[in-house]
Amino acid sequence: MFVLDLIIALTIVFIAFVNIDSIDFVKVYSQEQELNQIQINQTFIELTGKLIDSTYRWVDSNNTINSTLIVTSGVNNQITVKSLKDDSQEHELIIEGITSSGDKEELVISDTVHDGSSSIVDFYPLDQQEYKNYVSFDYYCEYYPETMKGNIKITN
Ligand SMILES: [Cu+2]
Repeated sequence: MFVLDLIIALTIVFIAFVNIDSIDFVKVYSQEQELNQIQINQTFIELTGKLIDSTYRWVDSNNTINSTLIVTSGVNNQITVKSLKDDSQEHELIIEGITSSGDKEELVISDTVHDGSSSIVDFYPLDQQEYKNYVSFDYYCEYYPETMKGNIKITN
């Protein structure tokens, strides 16, 4: 009988340890899932104000000048607006929607950046329906609107 008791006790201890390990594993796994979920539901865009051939332009992380921003509908699109160190000029990103009658409405406005500072803004088009009043979107710099500007394409 003693041997049987010992076997049962060892089995209980073994199961208890295995269960604790499983619980920890599940916790770690679900945290990773949450992180993946956050990354899936967010896109990241970076725009830096740069002086190119004596003209200020927006330059993205691929070094494309005034690129067309591809913005995903239904997720948060995080846009980091950056300035270069020693650039004393100010930059500020504005995203606007343009209606069929040509009216423009400012939808997103960043903080003013200069001398290496940056500002993060979120652009979160819930769906195309929310933007049905606009026929197109674009972005520009408050201080250099003629040379720092580009279009925005919203995709599903
Ligand atoms: Cu600017």
